[in-house]
Amino acid sequence: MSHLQNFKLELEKAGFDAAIISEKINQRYLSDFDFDDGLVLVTGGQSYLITDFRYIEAAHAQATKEMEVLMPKGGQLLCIAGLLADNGCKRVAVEESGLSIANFARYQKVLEGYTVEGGASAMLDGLRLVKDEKELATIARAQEITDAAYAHMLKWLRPDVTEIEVALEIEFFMRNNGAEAAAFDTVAVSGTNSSRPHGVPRRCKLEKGFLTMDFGARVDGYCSDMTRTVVIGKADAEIKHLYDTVLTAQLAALDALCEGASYRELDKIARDIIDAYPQYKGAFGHSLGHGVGMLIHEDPRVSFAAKEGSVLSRGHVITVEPGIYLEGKYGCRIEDMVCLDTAGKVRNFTKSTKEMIEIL
Ligand SMILES: [Mn+2]
Repeated sequence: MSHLQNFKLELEKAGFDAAIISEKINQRYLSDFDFDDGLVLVTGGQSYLITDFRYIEAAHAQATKEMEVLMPKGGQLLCIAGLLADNGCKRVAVEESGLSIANFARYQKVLEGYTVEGGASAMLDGLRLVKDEKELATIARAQEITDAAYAHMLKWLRPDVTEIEVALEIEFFMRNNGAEAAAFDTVAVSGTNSSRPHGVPRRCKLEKGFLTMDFGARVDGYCSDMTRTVVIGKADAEIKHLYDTVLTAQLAALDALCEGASYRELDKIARDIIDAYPQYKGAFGHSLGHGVGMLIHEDPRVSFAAKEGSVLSRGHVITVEPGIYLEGKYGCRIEDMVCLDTAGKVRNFTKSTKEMIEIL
């Protein structure tokens, strides 16, 4: 079944006649078409992609044939009001997580006489949480490009480049090798900057110590996410110990992955290994991981704060990324992206080496 067909079933179950989709990610998920400034209307019968002249030619070529492509002369919302009437719809779902308060007020005004309610975000988040094999294959392609970028960086890296040059080189390589974009702003942080998990690359030469690179590619709308940490200069005993501890925690969590593994428990496995050392206690300040899909951070939470009973299930794609961050000193993180495939088998998309590499 297509994404659109699945969504129609969810709408029907929840008692909605239609949904207006205004979030770009969800529009692409349902229509296979990437565009800005338009709307998607899903009804129990016909569904519509409403756009303007800038996108119309591409929309006819690329959008799913399950949708009618329209380019209204008047307002898009007025067009929707007419289509709702044509299709005999009364109760309409909108995206409670993405629609602004101002737009919601506008919808209510233009769509007077219809019941307009939130609910579409939760339904679509739930559908996007469970990836099919085609989506898993796309994510695997995104990660292949990301792995290739790391292999490239290991040849390219020198101690006398800047953090921003490292980030740009990674992004250039990924786009040049098949990524439609970087999945998020690349993190390349060295020395004292590496104690900031999402630090911003600076325009200064790499500091000695750790260099953490957190990056991903977007391919056909789907993201990859990985982190590798290398050492600039020679690693001392303390650096080696910290790196080994992060790696041991990561491998232990990866080892514990299986169908039904609790997200809270996975987090605890990695955290206990790190917290066992007094000098690292509390220094793993974020969650073990997160879901990845069309958004770089989406459900499920792989965390001490995950919902009770939230477990690794078929079609989930998650990251496993423990780290240790010593404020004012340095930090290190190692991240892989894994899934439980539709047959219930754990797959690690990330093939890059985790050996501690010194850049001399
Ligand atoms: Mn991540």
